[in-house]
Amino acid sequence: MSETQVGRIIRQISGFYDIQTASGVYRTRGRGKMRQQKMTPLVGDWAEFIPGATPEEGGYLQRILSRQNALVRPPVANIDQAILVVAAAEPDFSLNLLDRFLVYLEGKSIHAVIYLTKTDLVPATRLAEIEAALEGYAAIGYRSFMSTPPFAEETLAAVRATFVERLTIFTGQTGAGKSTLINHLVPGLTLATGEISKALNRGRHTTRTTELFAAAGGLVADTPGFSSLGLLDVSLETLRDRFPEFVALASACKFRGCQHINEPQCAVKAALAEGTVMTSRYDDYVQFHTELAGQRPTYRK
Ligand SMILES: Nc1nc2c(ncn2[C@@H]2O[C@H](COP(=O)(O)OP(=O)(O)O)[C@@H](O)[C@H]2O)c(=O)[nH]1
Ligand SMILES: [Mg+2]
Ligand SMILES: [Zn+2]
Repeated sequence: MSETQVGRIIRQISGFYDIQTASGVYRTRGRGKMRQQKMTPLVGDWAEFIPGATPEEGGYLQRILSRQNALVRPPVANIDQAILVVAAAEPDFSLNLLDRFLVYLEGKSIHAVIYLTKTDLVPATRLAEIEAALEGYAAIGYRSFMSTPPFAEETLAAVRATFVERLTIFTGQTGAGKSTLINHLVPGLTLATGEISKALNRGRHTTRTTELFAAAGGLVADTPGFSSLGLLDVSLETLRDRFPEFVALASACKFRGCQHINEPQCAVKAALAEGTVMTSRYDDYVQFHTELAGQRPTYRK
């Protein structure tokens, strides 16, 4: 039997895990020994496996190496970056939904960048409004990309430059244009989009898997997206830490545990009054806070 090798799981198909190494892709199957690890292998995982003599002979998956992070939706591990795809219209542009996604990603320590799609579907005045809002996000640290007309080569090149040596996931609402964007970013790729993807996915949600594609020196993953994002997956106590601009100000609040809501001499509320914290961000924070406070506490082991 050959020596153990380490590679990255790029695909999962009915019990098999395709592992990418410098010498090729090995189709491996899980071993009893691996199941003792009580970790479900995910796409993006680094794994130890016993290879066959050639990639065609496959091999046996032995062990999953420790993870930097992992998401349940989508099921991907070791994510370096998320491209949050938001549409200018169809579905409606929503700052509230944008903030929900950002809170979710912050909670997993995944750096987010924003890509605005469907710039051709709104009048110039509306687009200018959206652009102004996105400039506010850039000031917080969330870079954004967009172009008119959509998919200008210069913008696509700038996005590709962020892929190098990273695992990038594309996330956002269903219909926002994730698959269409990836097809533009990765020459040769033809992911199903729009009505076609709807038809393909009907009735087979359980078998749908995530796959990693090589792109501009890195890996990218398309995801089915969310129709709504109820989950913030964050505790009431740590919600404020998911707003980077609040974190930057918190040491100037009078109270150490300041939640930036009812406390006096709060630096976040002062910045809000001055206009350096976005009103929409603060309002969403208060809304999420209220939402989380109304939920029954969940006790995690
Ligand atoms: N007009 C316009 N339509 C777009 C744009 N991007 C995507 N679409 C359309 O939006 C629909 C949903 O796109 P899709 O990529 O499947 O969205 P996903 O669910 O996020 O993967 C498809 O019909 C696309 O052709 C765009 O920039 N402009
Ligand atoms: Mg899609
Ligand atoms: Zn405060």
